Amino acid sequence: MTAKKNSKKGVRKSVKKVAKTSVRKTSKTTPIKKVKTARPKPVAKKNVSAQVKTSAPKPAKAKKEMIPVLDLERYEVKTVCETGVKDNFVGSTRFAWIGSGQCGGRIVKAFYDLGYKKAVAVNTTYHDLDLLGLPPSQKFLMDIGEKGAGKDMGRGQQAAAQWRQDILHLTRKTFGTEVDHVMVCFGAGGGTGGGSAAELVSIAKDYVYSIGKTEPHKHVGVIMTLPTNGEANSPQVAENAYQVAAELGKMASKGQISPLIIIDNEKISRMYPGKTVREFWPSVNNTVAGMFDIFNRLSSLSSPYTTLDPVDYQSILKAGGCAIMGLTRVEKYKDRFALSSAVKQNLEKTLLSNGFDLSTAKVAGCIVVGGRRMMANTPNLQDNINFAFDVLADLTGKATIHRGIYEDGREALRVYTIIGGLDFPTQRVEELLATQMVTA
Ligand SMILES: Nc1nc2c(ncn2[C@@H]2O[C@H](COP(=O)(O)OP(=O)(O)OP(=O)(O)O)[C@@H](O)[C@H]2O)c(=O)[nH]1
Ligand SMILES: [Mg+2]
Repeated sequence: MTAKKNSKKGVRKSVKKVAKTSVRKTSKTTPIKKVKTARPKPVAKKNVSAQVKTSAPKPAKAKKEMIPVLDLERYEVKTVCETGVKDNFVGSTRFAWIGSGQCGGRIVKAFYDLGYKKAVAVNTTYHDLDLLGLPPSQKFLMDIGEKGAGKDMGRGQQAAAQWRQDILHLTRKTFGTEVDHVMVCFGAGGGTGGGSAAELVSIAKDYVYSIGKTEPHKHVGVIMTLPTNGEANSPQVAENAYQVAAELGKMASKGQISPLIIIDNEKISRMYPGKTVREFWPSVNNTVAGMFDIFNRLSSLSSPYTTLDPVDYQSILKAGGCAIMGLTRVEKYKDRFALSSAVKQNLEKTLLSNGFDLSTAKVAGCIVVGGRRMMANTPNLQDNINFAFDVLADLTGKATIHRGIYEDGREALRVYTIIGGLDFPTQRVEELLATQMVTA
């Protein structure tokens, strides 16, 4: 019999028979057995009722050295460490993903394809799940007896509430314990994603708490898309989107989630004209995932110049409120004003929503990546880059700016910006309702 079994047996016995035998049994295996007084004296019969006869003798007056040694003492509490599904990306932060509805599923799939393998997709219809290229064990049907939520957010909410424990179990199994941040992804406007979003955030918080994060609200964020104006012509889509965006906006402002990243499909559809139907969503989702990944990746690398380190990056992720990201390639990097105006445009060219007030930012990261030869040979480039950082500091109302300067093999200068702790863009979300009224 193994030591473990022995110990278990010992524990069982001592639990069952603690009253009668714990002192006697343990005394067999420990030095204390030699202390004669270890065996409790029988209680005088005249004071004992029938019921008391079978209960424990009072150990209260036992001397210190007589405290029995239980097998349990030999156990050591080991930190539970489960790997879950193995990731395959380079980055400073270990993300896990929960996607709900068709949009959420496709976004997490884009991250999965970049190597973020800790991704699960949930839906109320197996049709969407079947089309999603994730392993079957990472897809979950929230079966509510209907094929989908049909844009009814009540059904999406009900589905997640009904399957809460199973989803929590799936996250634990898939993600393991080695995770820093969970992102819940969905499209505002539909029934499944929008309806289940708040419940899934709560499940994600339970999950991160279960792996030892004492401040779950700092480890659970959301990626939410807003519908195009065309989609928002439908009153139900507009109303759904408004409702769920307002709800998550409140959660972000109160610091109950961090960060809230808003992808504005209307803005993107204008930036990507001429795409075929088949190309459209994958190219949007891959761009979003790629940009998100860049910051995680760069913050894990060291630089001979200035490093934006994992702590800097995570301070942006944990700043509460909304976050936006942008990327610009700068052609005229020798001109300091061209570089700084690129930083400004960068924020406009962001795939994300308009309507953010940059002066409400709490913390930002700006990373400049240039080619090796350019970094070695361009006079004043350091000054130009510093000037661009200063411009960003001004634009963001003196938010803390974490800076990074990196080099690679591409002879092009690129500026990546991430801004966190922003106020919710209330006006943009109210426009959704206005769109519907104007076109009705
Ligand atoms: N960025 C992006 N947005 C998407 C994608 N698919 C859908 N959306 C957006 O998400 C919104 C919600 O659509 P779905 O995700 O299909 O809705 P659902 O959550 O499945 O809800 P029901 O179908 O009503 O159960 C749409 O109005 C689109 O604006 C996608 O792949 N990428
Ligand atoms: Mg759907």
